[in-house]
Amino acid sequence: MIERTFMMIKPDGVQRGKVGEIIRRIENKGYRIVDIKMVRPTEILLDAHYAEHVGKSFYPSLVAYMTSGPVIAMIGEGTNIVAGWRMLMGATNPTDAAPGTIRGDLGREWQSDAIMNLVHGSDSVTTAKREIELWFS
Ligand code: RTP
Ligand code: MG
Repeated sequence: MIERTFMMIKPDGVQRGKVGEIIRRIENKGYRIVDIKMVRPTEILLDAHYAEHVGKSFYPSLVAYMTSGPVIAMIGEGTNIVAGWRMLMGATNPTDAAPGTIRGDLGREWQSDAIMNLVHGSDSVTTAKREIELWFS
């Protein structure tokens, strides 16, 4: 099934100079980048993007992390890309992420209540539609 998903390189990925390495992995997998832009996320955008996390104990730290610098927002396309991109990303916490994944290979220790983990990917086809509309409308 050819799908689309929303992919993001988070502020730590941009600040640490990992944009090229992350895009190389996306392209090597055979996924197509159909749109891409650099964005400085606002708190309003993040409240919508992270609606399921608003009010959680780590949420203020997550907003501080995500507003600390620009991000790279992308629409990706490919066969089973929603699940496949999450496999490329690895587990949420880089400490637990397998070698060979972006978070497992490039993640490092951090000092924040929010887990700093370089990348984001939609967790379902439905979420992907919502996130693409939110970031690219
Ligand atoms: P994402 O949505 O960013 O692709 O990552 P995910 O599904 O693996 O993680 P999710 O549970 O949706 O959480 C969103 C982001 O919030 C930060 N986080 N911190 N301190 C914590 O326990 C915690 N839990 C989540 C991470 O930056 C995570 O990617
Ligand atoms: Mg998530």
